[in-house]
Amino acid sequence: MTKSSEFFAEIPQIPYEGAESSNPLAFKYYDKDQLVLGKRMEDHLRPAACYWHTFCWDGFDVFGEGTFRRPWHELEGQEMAEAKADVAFEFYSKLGIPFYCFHDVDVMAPAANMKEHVENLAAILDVLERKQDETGLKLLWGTANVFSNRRYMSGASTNPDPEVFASAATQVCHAMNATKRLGGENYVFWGGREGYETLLNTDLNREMDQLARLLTLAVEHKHKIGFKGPLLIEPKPHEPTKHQYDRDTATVFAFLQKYGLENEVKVNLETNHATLAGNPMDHEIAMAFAFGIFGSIDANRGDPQNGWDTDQFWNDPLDIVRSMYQIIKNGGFTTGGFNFDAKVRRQSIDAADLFYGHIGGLDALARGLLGAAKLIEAGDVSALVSDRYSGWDDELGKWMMGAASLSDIADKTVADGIDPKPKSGRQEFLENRFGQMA
Ligand code: XUL
Ligand code: CO
Repeated sequence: MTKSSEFFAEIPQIPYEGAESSNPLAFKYYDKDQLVLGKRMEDHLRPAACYWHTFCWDGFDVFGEGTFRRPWHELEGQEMAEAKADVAFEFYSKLGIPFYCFHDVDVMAPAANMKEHVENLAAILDVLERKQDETGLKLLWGTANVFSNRRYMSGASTNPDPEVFASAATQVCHAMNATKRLGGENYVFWGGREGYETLLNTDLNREMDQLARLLTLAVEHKHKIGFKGPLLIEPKPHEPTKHQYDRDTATVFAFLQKYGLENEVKVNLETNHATLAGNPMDHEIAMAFAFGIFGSIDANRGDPQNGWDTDQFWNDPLDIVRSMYQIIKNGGFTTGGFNFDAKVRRQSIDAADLFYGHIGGLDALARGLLGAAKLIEAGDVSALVSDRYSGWDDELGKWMMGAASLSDIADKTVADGIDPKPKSGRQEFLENRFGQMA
């Protein structure tokens, strides 16, 4: 086990106690070994917690300073990085989840330049590797933060200055190597500054070519180092920039196809990003499966009154059961999982609050999984959908999808007096079925 900290001293290992439990530090629905549709709950959900919101963010917002005052935030350099790793691994272990995720800069001592960046990242890898061995924790995905440092203010790969591209490429190269070394199952790209503030100063064609170039270099590097997991783009329409090129799943797929990367790169979908793009999360999931690029999920939600990325814990039962239905119906995760890219509110300053957030988030996913499994077992929803399209399996449907020309269809329609009979779409019936399971 990892060294126990004073910070989490009051927190026990989180047990599963069932829906009737009133213990706030226990799972009510997440019972990792429970079989659902023949598979362990943990293997369906593959839950991960992130480093950045939980251990790096100090609670600052645009109007105010940090509120958390965590003990490790008082430290500096490698000492700070190691203290953070101690509490992080203790947290993940007490929560009892199998995976974690990080950006390069989350885990390492801050660096003043790229040489120091490479050295400081290397210095923490031994520590992370040892902690993974001690706890059995695994890395769901690694990534590079190429959006926070001042040098990236006008983009990383999309920057007008090639020296910035070189810096981003350096970070990506070393973050990929680190992810490989730690046995990471995926590698993520979120293009926070890969977009523009104003078209007036932007050469859009060049920027998209540059973005595709960095991705192509990363694909080549992945094969060169023998990294087996997929590369994932995380779509988000805007914030921090006014417009980001990786807007949503459909936009990302068009981009990947334009540059011949559609067989190499998949998506990491985030709930609040879907909301910002004006898409329901189940739409994003269904589209990703339709294009064959479903990878992983960052689980969170926004606030209905706020138009920005509030990264709250996902707890909307109907939204979750609808999303889970799409995931399970389409075969579930392979290398991906549910990463809690979610943070407690800045007034939630206690150690226990970090646990309440994640326990609630995981219970909500478990409940959604159980609801979706019931709908899949009952089979009435899928039977209704198949029946709706059954004409396409008959003669006329097959002929139009195959041999027929447009004029053949026109001639036959008139000759046979084809006269379609409208049928109910049954939306309320279906919404009631999902509501019943939420
Ligand atoms: C930002 C976001 C990131 C990515 C990783 O909105 O979601 O934390 O998940 O860079
Ligand atoms: Co995210």
